[in-house]
Amino acid sequence: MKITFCCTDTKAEPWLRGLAAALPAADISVWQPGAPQADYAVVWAPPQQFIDEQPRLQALFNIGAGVDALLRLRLPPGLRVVRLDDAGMAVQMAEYVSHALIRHFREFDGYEADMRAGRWSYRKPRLRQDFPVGVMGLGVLGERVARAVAQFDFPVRGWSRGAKQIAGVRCYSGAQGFNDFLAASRVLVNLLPLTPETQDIMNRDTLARLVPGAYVINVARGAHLVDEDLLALIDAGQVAGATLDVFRTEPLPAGHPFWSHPRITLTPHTSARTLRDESIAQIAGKIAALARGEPVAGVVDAARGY
Ligand code: OXD
Repeated sequence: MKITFCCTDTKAEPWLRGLAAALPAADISVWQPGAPQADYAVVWAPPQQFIDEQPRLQALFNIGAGVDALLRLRLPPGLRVVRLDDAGMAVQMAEYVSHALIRHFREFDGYEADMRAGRWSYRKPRLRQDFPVGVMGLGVLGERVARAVAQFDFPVRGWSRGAKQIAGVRCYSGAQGFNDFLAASRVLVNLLPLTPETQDIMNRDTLARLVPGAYVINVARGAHLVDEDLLALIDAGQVAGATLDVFRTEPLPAGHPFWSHPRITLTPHTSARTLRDESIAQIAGKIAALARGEPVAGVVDAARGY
């Protein structure tokens, strides 16, 4: 069995070593133009040329959570795209969102600034029931985030395309449920896949439907958010602020208003990093299962977009 590795911006050597240890019978190499045909590929942001030159591939394993960039390529019909199910990312997402939520709710940024300025002062405690958290997207990551937030006794709402049930989370679904979900949420956490339906989903109209004094946490894709609309709503006082990990253009371009906005906290697309060893174990397990003719979890439905 031949496996090819085509991941821009990723050091190949440790991946090749790990995959070779997990699949000793496989022949594994880094793709270069003109390379021999492979059966399986491990990829992140491969060029179209890679897809065009590898028509015999049976499955593409994406080493990130989101497959939107892969689905924008012209893929042969029947080529399976397989995403990482979790591989250590869900707990990182839960940490990141809990941290951003609690930092905002407990006003820790204000306390930090006060203490730095030599001011010993207290703020009035806020009530958890005034900060219902709405998680958009209830896949592996979204569900873990919703459960983590519920542990801190925040009221939690969830919204997904199809109906879901999660203990401790009031779930809404579909287009009809969306407005009710927004109206019942004050902190909006985005974990949706990026598809033509979800692009620009956080805009002036939808963000204005949140409980006033809303807070936005975007850990999915920059293209879910209309940047100017968020800025306008913050300036109008309708939205209190945001924590953003993902951006329309990454790295965030110099001079973008997010960089210096006092109510926006930024991180460089780091909310849930791909953990190499966990990912290798998962991918190797799935390659072995496919080679035995068994089904695997995480196969993307290209029509649905995730
Ligand atoms: C992603 C990732 O898909 O970082 O965004 O894994």
